[in-house]
Amino acid sequence: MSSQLGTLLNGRYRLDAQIGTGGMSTVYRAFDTVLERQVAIKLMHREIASDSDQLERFRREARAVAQLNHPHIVTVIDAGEGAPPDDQIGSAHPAVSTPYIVFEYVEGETLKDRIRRHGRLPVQEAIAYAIEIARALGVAHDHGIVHRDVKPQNVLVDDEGSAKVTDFGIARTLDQEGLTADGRVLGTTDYVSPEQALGHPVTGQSDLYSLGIVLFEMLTGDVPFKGDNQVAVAMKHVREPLPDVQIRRPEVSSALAAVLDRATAKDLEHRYADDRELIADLEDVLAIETQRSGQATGEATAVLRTLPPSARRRLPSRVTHPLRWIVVLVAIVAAAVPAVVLLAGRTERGTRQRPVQKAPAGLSPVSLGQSRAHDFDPLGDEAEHHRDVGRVLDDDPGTSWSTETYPDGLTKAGVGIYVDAKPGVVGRRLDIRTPTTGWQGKVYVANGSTAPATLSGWKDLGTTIDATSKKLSLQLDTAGQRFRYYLVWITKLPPKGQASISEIVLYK
Ligand code: 3AM
Repeated sequence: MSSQLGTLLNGRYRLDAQIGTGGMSTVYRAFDTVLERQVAIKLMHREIASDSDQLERFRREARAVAQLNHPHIVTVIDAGEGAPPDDQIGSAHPAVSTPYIVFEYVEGETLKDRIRRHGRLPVQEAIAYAIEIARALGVAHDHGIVHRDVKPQNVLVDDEGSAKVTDFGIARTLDQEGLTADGRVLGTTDYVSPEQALGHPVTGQSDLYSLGIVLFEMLTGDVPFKGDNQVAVAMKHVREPLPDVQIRRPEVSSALAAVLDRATAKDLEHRYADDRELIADLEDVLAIETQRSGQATGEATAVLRTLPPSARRRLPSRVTHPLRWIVVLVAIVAAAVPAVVLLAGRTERGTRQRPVQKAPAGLSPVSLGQSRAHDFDPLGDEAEHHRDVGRVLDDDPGTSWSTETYPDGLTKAGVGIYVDAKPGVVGRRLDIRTPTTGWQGKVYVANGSTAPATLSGWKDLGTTIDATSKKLSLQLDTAGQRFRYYLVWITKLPPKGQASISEIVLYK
């Protein structure tokens, strides 16, 4: 392979040095003789090049990734298929040309190298990288591209200390196959999300999980799960709770630990729903850590938005979901090892909400983590201050969720917010704390694996809400039936056109 060095790829790119190699491709430092600048070229191995399906997917992904233009994403400059400069491909597959991608050349090192060199990174530096990576992922997700292989080996840190994510989508093409013809595992499973490990659908949330694991490694200097082989590690991602980061790195704040827990929740419902939520919390903990380190500059005064004041931590509640080849293995072990089942049945270690008013004997507040509140705007843009919903369950009357502002009053039947009392409870009372009196509404309930998208799927409990005071206690009558979702449906707004709710407590 070294015989290729110094030769021209496609008559244009001079391959100067081999800087990395993987199972599927080799990365070269190269010189673009047309534009006279240094570039990085990823040249696919011939196994890929000879598989037409793979080739097509690779081309498609390269095109998609080329659309991404972001300071924290390594820019794709060009892609093509070229006759390799020597007989690397020639002898066995004479007709095959090799696909390649040309990237901007990033002077620096991979995040993995950096962690290897330094061990654990300064806490603020780790958070800052996580924010940059999350921003890059957010842009990709907005374009419908899931990275699928977020790992520090795929993050380059340039000379200025800025993180740049690479191998977008391309990773997908490669790792989807997961195996070489002789059955060797190609990729690492050190960062694999549980759903990926089980062969379930992979979404942007899977990237967030992997990013959470990268953050864990940056903070502790090591990956959380180790095993004799890749399958064993993947199964730990499925079954084992994340080791406590504060035990391995005591100076990490509970707030940061909670963000980490939520990013790496095994259950998708408890994991950050999207990049924005994660970034908002990371920015807040960066401010907190900056303050803690005594470097406060005055700007670092942010409070956690979606985390409670005590920044209580949650354990992953339910195991949900690698690579296709692991599916069968995991299925077999899941049947044989009760631990999977045990984990599956564990409920969230949520914290009880403080009663808005003293609860009568016999009633107990339903424990709801903050991710259990959702906005409901089926007749509008389907979003109603979506980011703030957790505030109604944060046990802090000083923070609230609000409807959008409707200066002319509600121009639709209603908007609302609901809580998810999974798996379902016989709700007996609903307490609401509201800073804005003068609104009215009703309580609806529903069941199902997802909340109904339109009001017609909900049941009117016959409980009317008239917010004449700031503390409301509503008796519920479900006729002994369990319901999973409890909706506060606001039908009339206060004169200023906006209703706010600071706490919702459901009693059973
Ligand atoms: O094996 P090391 O860590 O020395 O930095 C990347 C890594 O180097 C480098 O190729 C190796 C395998 O990923 N690399 C990847 N993309 C690059 C780029 N766009 C790059 N180096 C510079 N610019």
